[in-house]
Amino acid sequence: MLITLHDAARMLSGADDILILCHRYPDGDTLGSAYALARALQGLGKRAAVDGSHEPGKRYRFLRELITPQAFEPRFAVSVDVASASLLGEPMLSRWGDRVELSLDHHRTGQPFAKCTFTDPSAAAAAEIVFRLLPLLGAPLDAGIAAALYTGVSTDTGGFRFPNTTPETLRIAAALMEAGADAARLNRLLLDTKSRGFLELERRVLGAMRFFLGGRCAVCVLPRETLDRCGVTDDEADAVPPMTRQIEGVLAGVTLREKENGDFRVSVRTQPGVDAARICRRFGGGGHSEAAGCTIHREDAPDAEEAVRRLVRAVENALPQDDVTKEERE
Ligand SMILES: [Mn+2]
Repeated sequence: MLITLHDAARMLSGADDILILCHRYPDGDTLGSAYALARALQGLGKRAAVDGSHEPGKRYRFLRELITPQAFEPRFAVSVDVASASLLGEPMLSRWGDRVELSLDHHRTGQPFAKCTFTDPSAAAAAEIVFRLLPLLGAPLDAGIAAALYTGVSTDTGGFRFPNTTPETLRIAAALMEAGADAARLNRLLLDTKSRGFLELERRVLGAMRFFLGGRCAVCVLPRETLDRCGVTDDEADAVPPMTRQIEGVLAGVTLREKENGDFRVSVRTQPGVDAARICRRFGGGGHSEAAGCTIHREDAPDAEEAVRRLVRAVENALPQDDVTKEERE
């Protein structure tokens, strides 16, 4: 059931022993939103904890210190930034998939799975929604909450550069700075720091990037062996997909990460006019119009080359029609 933000606030106000769930391969938005909400709820005298199927990356560890560890049996599960149950990942999907009371989200695609869902696709980040929720809960915005929410807003907008950034996003960021978020320090930590391992990965990625469809599609394949040898974490490797879109003439950048089980985790980044979510939906995924993801299973594509062929075909179908005919005329 779709509900209003006021309803969501009422549900949380009436609940206690609250477990906040992040999506798998957690990013700055799901983590920042979760820790901000947990800190706010603890500040209201409730017991609250954050959990997820995957460990947060190193750069997000500071968020843990914003809340007090509390042992309790959860009686109310709320997910943040999770568009579909499958995105909870395992083991959280089996444990909580059909018992989530409330979902706070900002994705346009996805399958509502919680008993009640509040979603606002105009929000650049789930953190914007948590920001708007705080006054409805009567929770004061302190410096810790502000830092966590800034983490969500800053990472989901690529440092306020992606087209999801709205005037409201910037107003919220300003309010977070006023409340004590150290924007320069957070931006450096979250967006401007890379490990030596990532530098090594970047070298290989740039050397191996390939172009299709007359340069309009860039493809990066990250084989398991490369990821393991460079020793980069999943959240560090998240910095690769945006690189594919930086090249002049590229309308869609596709990054394939080989998982331990041989499946490929695919990230698609596009220029305006090419719908990334539509490309990923063909493979059972989804996301935003300019950033989306899906998984290509080993059974469907025995090797990376087959997966690349299928993805390039999907990109081709998503290119603007006049663009395709122009190409054909040439
Ligand atoms: Mn998000």
